[in-house]
Amino acid sequence: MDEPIQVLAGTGGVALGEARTNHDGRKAVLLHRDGNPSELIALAETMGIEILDVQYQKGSEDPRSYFGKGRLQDVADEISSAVEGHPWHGVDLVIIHSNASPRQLVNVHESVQVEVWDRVRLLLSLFISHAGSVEARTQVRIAQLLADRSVLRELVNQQTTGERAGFGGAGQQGIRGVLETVSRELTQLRRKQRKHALARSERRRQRTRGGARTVGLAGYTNAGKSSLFLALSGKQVLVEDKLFSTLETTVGRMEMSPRILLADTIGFIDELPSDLLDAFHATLDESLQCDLLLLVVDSSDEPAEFKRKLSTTRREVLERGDESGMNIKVVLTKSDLGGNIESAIKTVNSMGMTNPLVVSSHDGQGMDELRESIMYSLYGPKTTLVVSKGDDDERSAEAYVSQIYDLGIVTEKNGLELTLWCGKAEMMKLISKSNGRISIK
Ligand SMILES: Nc1nc2c(ncn2[C@@H]2O[C@H](COP(=O)(O)OP(=O)(O)OP(=O)(O)O)[C@@H](O)[C@H]2O)c(=O)[nH]1
Ligand SMILES: [Mg+2]
Repeated sequence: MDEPIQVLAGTGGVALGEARTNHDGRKAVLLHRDGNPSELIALAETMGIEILDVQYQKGSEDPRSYFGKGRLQDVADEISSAVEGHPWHGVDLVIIHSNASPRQLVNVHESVQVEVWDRVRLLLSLFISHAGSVEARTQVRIAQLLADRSVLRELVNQQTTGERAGFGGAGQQGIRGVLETVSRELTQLRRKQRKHALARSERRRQRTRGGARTVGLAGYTNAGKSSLFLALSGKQVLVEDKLFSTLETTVGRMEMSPRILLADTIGFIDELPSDLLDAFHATLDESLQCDLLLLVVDSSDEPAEFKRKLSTTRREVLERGDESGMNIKVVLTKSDLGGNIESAIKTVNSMGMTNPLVVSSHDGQGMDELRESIMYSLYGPKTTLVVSKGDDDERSAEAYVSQIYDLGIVTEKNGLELTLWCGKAEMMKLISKSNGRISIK
């Protein structure tokens, strides 16, 4: 390619070398048609982007350019003439409040002449800036390249059909070259991703080999998953009042029992394109393939928001797993914030799910009940085992007692009588190997 292609709508990494990852301090204008823009504004703010203005146009999207031609031209004029002192001064980004088509992205960019993002590109940029591990970066890069490829294809398409003569000095051949590079990089990244996924499943196999049970956490972004994980495991994870603080799965052991593993993971959000979430499937699976899944929902949200976020979470989880085999429990977090718990419980019930647990990771409210409920879900009711004294020359009773401690979580001990949560199969195995010294009360 002789000349570099100028900034394409969201093709950052493809045409311009490394994409910029820090967007702190940028100023943007949001184009909005339907839905509530507050979540997108919060996403932008999470990245330090200031939305200076929300431009609204009534009616349905223009399939060519999202806004109608005239209105878009007004926005473009305003941006180009925003001298110092103008409220739009410094705007170098236009954000479209929807998952725009490649055609819309390309056309809006052509008109406004600054970088253009839609919801997908905003999420991608956020993910890129939060991706800490090599695996997370690989996953985000795949998603980004897939999004870029769709824009590049649109450019080629527009040139082929004669809608466009050339683009930024690069002809069709130039773009085709970029497309080939993208495809090659995608192949390499996917190979890398498969390796990561394999390593992940091997680690999971090793962890659960000794009969450990896993509890996954799933929920809308910012619901309080990492805080709950920290409260239950004591293991430090990133907790922030930001959307998508967590991008990778962290596994930790529950404080009261090293045999129970907890998995904190990436959150969900509405209308996340499946390409994007699919890039994270290995990460998500680690949390979703579990013996018990806790659906974490923020009880301090307004009832309508609460319902929306719970539906999204439930849908994503069910789409990704085998519903019949899933053991799911809803946990309402942030109970200390005084949300409408009653209405939240009704909403949970109205979706056909049993009564949720109500907890606060901050003041500990409901945490004992949650721990109890986790145990019950994993192990069923508690069992009381009795160790007989035996004759003097036999193995000491204490040796059996210590084996029982290894078996599960002992909650009560009265001499040689122990009450505990434990896996029934493992328990029967221990009893059968005890020469009649251990029995169920
Ligand atoms: N008052 C109160 N705030 C909470 C509670 N749990 C979490 N928070 C706050 O909610 C915000 C988000 O918490 P996180 O634990 O990071 O949420 P998350 O679901 O892991 O979020 P992502 O990883 O970004 O998807 C943070 O500011 C927490 O301090 C709670 O029980 N009470
Ligand atoms: Mg988190």
